[in-house]
Amino acid sequence: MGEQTPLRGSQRPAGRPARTALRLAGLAVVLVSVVVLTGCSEQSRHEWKNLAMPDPASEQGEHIFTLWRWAWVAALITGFITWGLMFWAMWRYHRKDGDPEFPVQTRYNLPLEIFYTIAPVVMVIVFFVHTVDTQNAVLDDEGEPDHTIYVVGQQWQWTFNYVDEPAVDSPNLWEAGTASYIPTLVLPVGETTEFQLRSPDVIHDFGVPGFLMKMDVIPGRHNHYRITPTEIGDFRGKCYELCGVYHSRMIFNVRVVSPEDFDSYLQGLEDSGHTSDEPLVGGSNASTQQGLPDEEVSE
Ligand SMILES: [Cu+2]
Repeated sequence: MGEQTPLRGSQRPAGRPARTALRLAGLAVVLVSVVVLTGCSEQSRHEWKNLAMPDPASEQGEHIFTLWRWAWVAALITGFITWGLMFWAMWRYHRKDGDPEFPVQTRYNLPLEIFYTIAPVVMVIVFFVHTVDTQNAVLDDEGEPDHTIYVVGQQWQWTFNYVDEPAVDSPNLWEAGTASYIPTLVLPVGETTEFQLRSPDVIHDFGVPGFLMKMDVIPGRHNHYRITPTEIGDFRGKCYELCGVYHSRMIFNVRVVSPEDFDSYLQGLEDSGHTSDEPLVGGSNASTQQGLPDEEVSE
């Protein structure tokens, strides 16, 4: 028998197995879509729509959410192109009766190799630029905030020190959680609150999922960020850093209220004796740096 000339792709008839495989794949896609789109609760449909991110309830969170959504769009476009090329190649060049055992092997294709080296680099650059933009927007601390709260994360709860409030005379109002009491952080809607983060013991991480924002609370370091809540409501906050055996107890409630209700909350703290002349409440050495010269504390 003479050597067989391999058929070129365009000359090949699409075989029956290929058509069957395509129909099966189509059926699977339809079935999965039906299950996903009809079998879910309102909540899970919302999670799909938000790509598993909660609705942002803060101005800073809007930036994070935009980055998150467009990162998914970019990843899905890349995914569909890649999956499309893979399935197209599988269907177009699968082995037919009479084909040689091995198809023509292509070893080098310089334009293709240059393309798939450059394309990921371009993608990483685009992601990087948008990430830095978002980070700058979220960590913007230009100007004075409307309020400042010193948040002390101690093993294993939080203390919120409301300081420099013009509405009250007291130097320091506080609300403290314990391992068996979940504290509530109260914030005014539409006003910017700066959280100054302090830890007297180990690294914690202060965040509220609804605000799409969190940051490490590191002993000996003055981390801070600002949040401007955009809607009145109740949220949950937590420690995001495994900080010890009762880490899971470091949860807290967040109540976003009108500025008037915020003022009366502070008045209530004062009336109930939650005042202190100490710089910070929360653990015996909550200000962390007691005994340390200032220059050993990094901003
Ligand atoms: Cu913690």
